Amino acid sequence: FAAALSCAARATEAPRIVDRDGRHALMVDGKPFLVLGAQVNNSSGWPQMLPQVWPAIDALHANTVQVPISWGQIEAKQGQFDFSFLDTLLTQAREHNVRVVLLWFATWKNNGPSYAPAWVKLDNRRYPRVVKKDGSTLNSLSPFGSATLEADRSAFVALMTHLRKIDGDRHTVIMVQVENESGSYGTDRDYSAAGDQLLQSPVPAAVLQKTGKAAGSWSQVFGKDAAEYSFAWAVAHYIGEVAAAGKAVYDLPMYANAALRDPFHPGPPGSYSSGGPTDNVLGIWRAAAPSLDFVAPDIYLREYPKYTAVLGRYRRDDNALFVAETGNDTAYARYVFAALGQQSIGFSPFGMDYTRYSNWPLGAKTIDADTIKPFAANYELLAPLGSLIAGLSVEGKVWGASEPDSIHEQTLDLGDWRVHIGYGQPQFGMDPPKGNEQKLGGVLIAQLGKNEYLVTGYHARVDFMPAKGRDGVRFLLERVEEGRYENGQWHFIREWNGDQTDYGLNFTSQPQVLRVTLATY
Ligand code: N0T
Repeated sequence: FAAALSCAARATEAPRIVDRDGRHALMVDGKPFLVLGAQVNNSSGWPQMLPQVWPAIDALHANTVQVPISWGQIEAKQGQFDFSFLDTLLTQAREHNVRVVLLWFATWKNNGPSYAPAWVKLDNRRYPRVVKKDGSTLNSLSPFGSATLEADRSAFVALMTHLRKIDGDRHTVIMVQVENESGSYGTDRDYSAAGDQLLQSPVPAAVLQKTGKAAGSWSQVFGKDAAEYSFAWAVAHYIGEVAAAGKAVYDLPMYANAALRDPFHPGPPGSYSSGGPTDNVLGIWRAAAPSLDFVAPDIYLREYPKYTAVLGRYRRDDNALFVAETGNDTAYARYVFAALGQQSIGFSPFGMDYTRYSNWPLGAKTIDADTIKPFAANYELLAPLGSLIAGLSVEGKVWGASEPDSIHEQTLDLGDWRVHIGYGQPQFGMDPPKGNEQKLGGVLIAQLGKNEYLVTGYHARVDFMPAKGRDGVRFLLERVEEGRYENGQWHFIREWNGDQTDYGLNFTSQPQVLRVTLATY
C-alpha cells in the first residue's frame, strides 16, 4: 500500500486524510506525511512575534507549525477582512521550510469567545451565550445562536477563500483546526429554550447508528446523559457547518480539538468542557460533523497510564489519532513513540516559542534551549523516517512504546516476533532494567519485510524473541545494519555485531536507526 500510495504521488495534490481498513494517513503532496509539529503560544500570531517563533521551531527540527488565526484579528469590523498576518506567516514558513496548521480561534477558544471580534462578543442579544440551569449566563457562546453560526461561517469562508488564492498551488497550509477546545465549562448544556427543545427532538439517524441505540428523543434515548450528549451534538453540528462551508471553497483536512476529561475519573460534565469532543462523545461528534476529518486530543496529562489511555481512545476506526497539543515539559517528549505506536498522524507540543510565556504546570516552567532539546532529539531521529513510517502505519506495520513512569520493561507483539524493551539497563550483560533517571526512553519499530524490521529509539534496550506459541523456535539476528535514511533511501553505515548485539540492541542518546533481519536455524 505504501508503494501504491507513493506511486500515486502528485506534488500538486491537495493534502487529504486517507482512511483504509480503520487506519489513517495524512497525505501531503501525494505522499504519506508525519506531522512533527509544534504549536506557538496563543498570542504569538502577530507579525512582530514571528522572530521569537522561528528560532524555537528551527531548533526543534519541526516540519510543521500550528499558528492561531483569530476571528477578531481578521474581521475587527464586520465584513472587512485583513489577512496581512496570514500572508506574512506563509512567506516566512516557506523560508523556514515548514508546513502550517492554521487554528481558527473564533466562536470557541477554550470554551469562551475571547478571540471573537468585539461586535460579536459584546452583542449578547444577536450572539447569545449559554444559559445555566439557574438562568444565569456563562461567557461561552451558544451553539444554538444562528446569527453566530452565520457570522463565524462567513468569516471562515473568507479565510479559506483567501488561503486558496495565496496557497492553493503550494499547500504550505496542510490542515485547519476549526475552533479551539469547544464546549462550555460550568454546565452540562445550554438551558435556553432551544436547548430544552433539542432534548425533546428525535436523535438523528447517524447518531443512532454510531451508538447502536433505538429511535427516540435525546431524553428517551440517553436518559441521564441526554443533557451532555445533545449539547455535544449541537456544538459538533455547528463546527461541522463551519468546516463544511470552508471546505466548499478550499478542501483541506479539518479537525476539532478537545480539552480532555480525566480518562479514569472524569467527574461530571461542566467540570470539564461539556459539549466538546471528549472521549465519551466521540461517536456523537463523528456523526454530527462528518465534514471534520477527525477530532483530536490536547494531552496535558503527564502520567503514563492516563496519556496512553487517551491515545487509545482517540485512535478509532472512524477517527485518525493526532496529538493536536501536548505539554512541552520534558516528561511529555517520550510520548511521541507511544503515539506513533497508536498510528498517530502527528504530535505537537504546545507553547514552543521564545516569547517567554510558560503554561506550567501543564507544560515546562521555562521555555529555553534545554526545554526544546528532548523534543528536538526525537524529531531529528524521526524526520528522515516520517514518510516511510506514515506509509507503513496505514498498513498496520508500526509499533511504538514510551517509557512508563514506574514499570521498567514492556513487550511489543509484532506477529511472528515480539520484542522485550528494558529501560535503564547497563549495555553489557543481563542486569534487570531499573528505569532511566529521566523518563526519556522510547522505541519505534516498523516492519519492512517478512523478517526485517526498522528499529530505533532512545535510552532503551531492545531484545527480539519469537512470538508466543513459537517459544521453541531457534533463532538469531542474521544481520543488524546501522544506517540512515535520506529522501527515502537507506545509506549503510556499519554492521552491529558482538557486544553490540549479544546483550540486546542498546539505544542511547545517539540518534541511531537499525535494520534488523531475523532468521531461524
Ligand atoms: C490549551 C492550552 C492553550 C489537567 C493551555 C488546555 C491552548 C488550549 N488548553 O495552555 O490555551 O490554546 O488548547 C486546557 C487544559 C485544562 C487543564 C487540564 C488539567
